Amino acid sequence: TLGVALAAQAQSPDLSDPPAIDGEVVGDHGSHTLRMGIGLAETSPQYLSSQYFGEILSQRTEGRITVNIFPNSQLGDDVQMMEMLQTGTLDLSYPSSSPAVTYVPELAAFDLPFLLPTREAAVAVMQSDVAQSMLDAFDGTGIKALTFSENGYRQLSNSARPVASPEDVAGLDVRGLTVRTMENPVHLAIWQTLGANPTPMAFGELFSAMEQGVVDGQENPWSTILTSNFHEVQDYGSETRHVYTPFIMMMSERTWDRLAPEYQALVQEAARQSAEYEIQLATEYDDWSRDQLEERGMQITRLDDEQIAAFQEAVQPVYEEWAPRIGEELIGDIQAIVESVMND
Ligand code: TF8
Repeated sequence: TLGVALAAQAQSPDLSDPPAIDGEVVGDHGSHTLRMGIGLAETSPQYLSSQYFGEILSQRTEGRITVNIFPNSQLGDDVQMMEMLQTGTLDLSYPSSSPAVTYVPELAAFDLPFLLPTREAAVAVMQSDVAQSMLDAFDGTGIKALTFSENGYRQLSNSARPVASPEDVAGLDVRGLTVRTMENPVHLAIWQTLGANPTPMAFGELFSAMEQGVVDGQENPWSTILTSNFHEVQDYGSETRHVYTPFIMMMSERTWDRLAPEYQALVQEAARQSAEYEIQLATEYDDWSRDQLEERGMQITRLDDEQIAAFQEAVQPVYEEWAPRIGEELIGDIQAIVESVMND
């Protein structure tokens, strides 16, 4: 709608247009109207790339496959929407990898703090065979995992005080921050180790929890903080970049099994193309969103290498506890990919 387009325009950088849709039209194998539930707003890279995903399917099937997107967690939160994929009451969703560890525990590697030092390394890992094996591990869960893309580097925001160190999180002469986390044991461990009071909570409940002071803070990429208007209830931001979270585009296995092989191949190709576009948008949005938040009054604390190192050191116990539980070999494989990228 025009309103959404104008809102998107007002809230988004001069975004790159999606790549032209080429490729031949896929033969007629029936018609499908697919429902896709996502967590974020119409101005987010998640929504804009989902729209592109739907446009590819529609164009390459002359409208025989269409995708209706339901944003803003209106159909439920990540956990609920994954359950809806399993029962077949929803065709597509786009959750973070973190709540999906209940289906594929190895995904918790992505929750290890400071594992992926640069976006280039993160993208290389998401496009690796190691990552593909995690997507394949969904087989049999009722969920067909199609591709990774970028939720992004997570930053701490809060309503109580500027945070530049772990001591600021724990509070020496004041109480530790109550920080909402995703429903994921490694994220709980990170904020417990930093001396916060971590509170796992669905994303859809977060804005009102912050508005009512039930939680002091939360952590998400700048673009989510901006497009979800968290700056209206959070005065302070800290550029911690403590975790890089992927999104996973998922289809209900029941939906997947109803599609002809030619349509399945197209869905997989469209997912990959839209994920590339999503990563490009997320990249363009990242620093721009931080600057927008600053313009709208959020006090942003940028951390220098020494201050980041203090956070890395403070959360080292999380590695010690979780690396063996996730799998030392898997983490070693990921670190080898990171090193190969960093040494290029
Ligand atoms: C979180 C996540 C969410 C995304 C979104 C709902 O903090 O980062 O923002 O998974 O799809 O819950």
